[in-house]
Amino acid sequence: MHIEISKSQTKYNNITGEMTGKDTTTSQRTISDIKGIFKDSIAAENLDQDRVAYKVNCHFEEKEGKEGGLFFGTSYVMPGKVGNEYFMTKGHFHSKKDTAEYYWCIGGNGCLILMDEDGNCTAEFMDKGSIHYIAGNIAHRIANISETEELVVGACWPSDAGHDYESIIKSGFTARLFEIEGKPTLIEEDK
Ligand code: S6P
Ligand code: ZN
Repeated sequence: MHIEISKSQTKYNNITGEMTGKDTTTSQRTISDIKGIFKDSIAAENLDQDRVAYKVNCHFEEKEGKEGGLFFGTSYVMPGKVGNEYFMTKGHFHSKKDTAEYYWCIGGNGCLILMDEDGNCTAEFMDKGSIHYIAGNIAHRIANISETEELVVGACWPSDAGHDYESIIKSGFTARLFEIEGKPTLIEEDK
């Protein structure tokens, strides 16, 4: 038997959503990494290819694929547009399809873009404090709709969910979020 009081070796900053310490990692995607996801490929080529579009800070205490575990992360999507399309994450289904995820908005303004397996596409506005439940079998990505502020989004998902980026690379989402007449507008993608 082992009995002990210990202190967490990981810290969470309540204001910025950032996690530091044990089992934390940060990765980033530049325009060069994600340019293929945007509609206007010429506008994407014309941006600084090293510009960071988003960062993801995670606490991974379990191994990827561990059944019954959880992962926790904070995504930071920078303000910016490619043509009229807002900076956004690559987006994915989970590889283990029927696994859900929670998102919540820590700061900024954005949209959560959701697509089911039949291609029905919807979006939810995100602002500080909004909570978003993403059911299983739903592809998800976030877009920053602010001109100046980072979009900061917390997430918690099963450690065996995995990421299926391939389906999105192959077929994309069926709708895209553009700024039209100053407003975020979800437009059906040409077939
Ligand atoms: C993981 C969760 C988020 C995203 C992050 C980046 O299941 O949904 O942590 O990984 O927002 O998006 P993406 O599409 O590049 O993984
Ligand atoms: Zn996910």
